[in-house]
Amino acid sequence: MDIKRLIHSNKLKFDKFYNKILLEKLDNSKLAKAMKYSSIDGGKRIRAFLVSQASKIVDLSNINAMIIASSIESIHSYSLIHDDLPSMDDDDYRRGKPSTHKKFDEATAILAGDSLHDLAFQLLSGNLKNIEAKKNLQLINYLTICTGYDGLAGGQSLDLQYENKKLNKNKIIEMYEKKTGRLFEFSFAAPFIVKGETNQRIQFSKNYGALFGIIFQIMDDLFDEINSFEEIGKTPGKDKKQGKRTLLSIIGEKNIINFCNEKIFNFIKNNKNEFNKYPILKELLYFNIKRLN
Ligand code: GRG
Repeated sequence: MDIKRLIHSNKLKFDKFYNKILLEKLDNSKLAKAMKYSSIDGGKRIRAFLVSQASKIVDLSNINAMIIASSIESIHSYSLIHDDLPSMDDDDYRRGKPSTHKKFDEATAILAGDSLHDLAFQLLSGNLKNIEAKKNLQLINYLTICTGYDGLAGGQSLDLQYENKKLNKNKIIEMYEKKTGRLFEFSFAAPFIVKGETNQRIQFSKNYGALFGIIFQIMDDLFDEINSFEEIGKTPGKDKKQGKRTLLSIIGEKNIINFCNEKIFNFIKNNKNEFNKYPILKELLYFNIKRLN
């Protein structure tokens, strides 16, 4: 199966849907322009792809899958805008073009990030079809957990605190689980929650998404070190310069690949039923190690 092609074709469908929402909802104010600049056609849309794969498994409608993915990609763009700010990871480039605070200004970038965050909750709270209010609330509550102090924001805080510190592997993995893993966890689990799957299956979907996210971050760190600006769309080699603590910096390239392979192997072994039924899930996990950016 050509996973790269599947991801790209999903990105084209998703971008069409998401761009329409943004263009309909946003005017031509400075803030709206900054929001569109940072999110329209943005990035690989891997999180949207995870939503689509989970939605296929549980037979969630295309419209609900697209709304969930739009909400997640809004949060993701928000996190990237804030991540690039001088007070955070301080990068002048993102997705191959000047980062939002460089293209506009810092205040506008902060507000564009905030507004994309709010847009995510606006989308998720008023647009899902055929969903009970209680379940919708449960979903929104779960997204707040994945983005807040126990998720993205908490992970980002650890990432900043850990710069130049001596740390063990577990601390780094905990930081990855929050900073990157939780939004992937939400991406894969949200369709299972909306469709009212069993607690056991919902737990599987959360674990799958979280594992995918941790591996995604481990590889992202490697690409920062070995890939070019053209490949990653932002300044390469910054982690080392900024004293970022990554799994790569602690155990080296060969060991991070072994670490990922071992994690995948054990997870598949413990969840044979799901993997036997949906072979693409295995391929996706291994694709994550082999992808180039
Ligand atoms: C509370 C939402 C929120 C954010 C504030 C700034 C911040 C706290 C969190 C940042 C977390 C962060 C930047 C994690 C990195 C995750 C990551 C691997 C980003 C790159 O994702 P890709 O490769 O990017 O999917 P594209 O551009 O393809 O979408």
